[in-house]
Amino acid sequence: MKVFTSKLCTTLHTPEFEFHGGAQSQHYECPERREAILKYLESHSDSFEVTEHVEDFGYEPIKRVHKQGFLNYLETAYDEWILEGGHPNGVMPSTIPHYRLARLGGQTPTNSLTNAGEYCFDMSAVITKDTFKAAWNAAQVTLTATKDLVRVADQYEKGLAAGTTVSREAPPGLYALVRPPGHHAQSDLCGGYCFLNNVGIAAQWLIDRPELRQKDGQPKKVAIIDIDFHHGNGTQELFYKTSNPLYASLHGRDAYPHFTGAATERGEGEGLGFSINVPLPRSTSDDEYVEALEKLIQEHIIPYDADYIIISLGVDTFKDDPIAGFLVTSEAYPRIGNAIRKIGLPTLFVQEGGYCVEKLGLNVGGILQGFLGKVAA
Ligand code: Q9C
Ligand code: ZN
Repeated sequence: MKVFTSKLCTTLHTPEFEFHGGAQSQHYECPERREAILKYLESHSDSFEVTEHVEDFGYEPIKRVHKQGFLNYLETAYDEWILEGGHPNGVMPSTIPHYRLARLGGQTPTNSLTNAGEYCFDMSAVITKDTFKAAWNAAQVTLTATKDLVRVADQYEKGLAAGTTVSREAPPGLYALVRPPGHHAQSDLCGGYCFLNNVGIAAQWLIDRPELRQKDGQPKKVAIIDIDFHHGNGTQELFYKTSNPLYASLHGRDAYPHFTGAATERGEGEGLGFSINVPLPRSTSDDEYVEALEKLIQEHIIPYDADYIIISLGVDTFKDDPIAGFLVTSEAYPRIGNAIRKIGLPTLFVQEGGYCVEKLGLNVGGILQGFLGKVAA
């Protein structure tokens, strides 16, 4: 499996701290996460081929899902913050305009602190000096992988048509090892360690490609499966009113981001039925998780008849995750990968969460190996 990544995913975005339960803590979305995953992949070179080749797709694909004012904010926030005397750790909102705050004078943001309230929904997406560059880089790495997905999918189709070389049982897969993650980032809101929605940008890019139009002129169909422990409020918001891509998420019930991801959120208008939310209790075991995923695949993913699958790959479902987690053990991850393999479609895995650095390589690697059919399921 080809792995797309960049050293910049380690170096550019390194906030010192965040807050948990009101207390200052280490920043769990740390650069060591990428190093741990990379170490696993490099020690399994029979399965993985890592490339640092990154193409620049420019601003256009990012602007397809994010608003200009928000992008300007991400790009300039840190410098303004420092000029205005903010802490060098990075930009964090303090007053967020709650929907019941009586803004009777209609005041709008005027400086970096009020902008942070406008464009950030919590205190975990700390903007440092190079955070915009880091998020930009993560998006470009993801797009580079997405472009390659088109190529391998094409080969796969040709192979299937020719009848011999490939089979539906071994679909092609690619992995974008990026940080910062993306699935909490909405069109004009950062939060939950996320700034630009890598998966959303990739999905929209696939849908936008004119050369990928089918014979009937319709765009290719993309199904996003979000297996991060947390609900991907960002990805859901981007696509809530459209039938393409489909967004489906398994996530912890009554967990961060707390106010989104109810089973009753099903999409709106043309998008009705194309957002699927499956909240699960924290007590969810390996068997229960794999069963829920297989049910989701049978009931929603297979009938959708997508051309491409994009996985928001979080392993913060792990039982020993320091900030999240079901009762899921490392044994489950190859089974999860295998369930995704059985969909039989070209698949792009994009890294989201997972904070137990010690087991991160094993757990992410388990999913990818399971997808490759290399680990007994
Ligand atoms: N007590 C991802 O896994 N934690 N994001 C806030 C408040 C933020 C998780 C803590 C967790 C974000 C991509
Ligand atoms: Zn998460």
